[in-house]
Amino acid sequence: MVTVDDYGTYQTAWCPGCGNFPILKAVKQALVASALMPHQVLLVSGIGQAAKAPHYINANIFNGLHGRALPVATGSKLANPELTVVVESGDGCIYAEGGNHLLAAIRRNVDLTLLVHNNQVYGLTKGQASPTSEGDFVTKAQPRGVTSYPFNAVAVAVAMQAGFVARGFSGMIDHLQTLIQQAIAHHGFSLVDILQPCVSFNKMNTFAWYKQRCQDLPSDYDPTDFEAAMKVAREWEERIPVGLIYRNERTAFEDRFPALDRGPLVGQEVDLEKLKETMEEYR
Ligand SMILES: Cc1ncc(C[n+]2csc(CCOP(=O)(O)OP(=O)(O)O)c2C)c(N)n1
Ligand code: SF4
Ligand SMILES: [Mg+2]
Repeated sequence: MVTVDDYGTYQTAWCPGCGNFPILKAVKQALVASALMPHQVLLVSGIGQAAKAPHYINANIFNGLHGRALPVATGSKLANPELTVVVESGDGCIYAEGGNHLLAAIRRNVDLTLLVHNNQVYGLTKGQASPTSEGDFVTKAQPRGVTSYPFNAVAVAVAMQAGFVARGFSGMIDHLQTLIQQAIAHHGFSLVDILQPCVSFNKMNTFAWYKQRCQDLPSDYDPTDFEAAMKVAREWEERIPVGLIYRNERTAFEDRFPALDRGPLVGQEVDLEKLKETMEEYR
């Protein structure tokens, strides 16, 4: 039986008190609760503090370019659909540099789980504003505050009728673990936007700030109700609702992609002569 110890314990390069620690714990717990062995899991990330998370988990990992985790994850899942593919990324990496890939991933609906460690700042590069930073957030690079309006990925994903859209908080570990588990179990693309404090560079959206606002959705909330989900996704005042906000069962890309009819690419015989011929054509 798989245990949390199978996913290892490593020295980290995060600041003490960083919100990445509870997220790391919740991810490991969710993988164990999903009865997944490390060799069945691929963790993909880009660049950032959040993107270091896969370094601290004993599973297959691909750490690629900034903002480019989703294309790598998509290719990996299509080559070997038996893998559970989880992307761990920061708000800068996935909503700025990788923004267009996010829209494509939602539309394609490949069976991937995207966990966004959303600290509303560029942590790794020392505190510039990110797409989720709010207007009055003052940084060394934005001394008069942020001039662009914040990007609400949860609302965008709901508007695009994504298969699974959730918001979590690093201060609610068990709740977050359940969300990640549900996201992994969902067959299709799933987004979990996870609010997390950056104790070094975001002095506005602190642990106390999030704790005061984050509230679990009521037990009678219906995530299949699009209009209700749209309203909940846009709530960002005294209350920030956390939980499974929207669910929409739709066919995953893998189930309607003809090239996979013969089974996963990883298991198919390669005709080397034919491959050689094709390569010759491009010489
Ligand atoms: C193509 C490219 N552009 C910019 C950078 C610089 N860069 C590295 S990490 C980062 C932002 C990190 O912010 P986020 O994704 O929110 O992660 P965090 O560190 O906050 O967890 C930036 C701009 C880079 N490495 N590559
Ligand atoms: S800079 Fe912020 S996000 Fe990075 S490790 Fe420190 S607290 Fe965490
Ligand atoms: Mg960030």
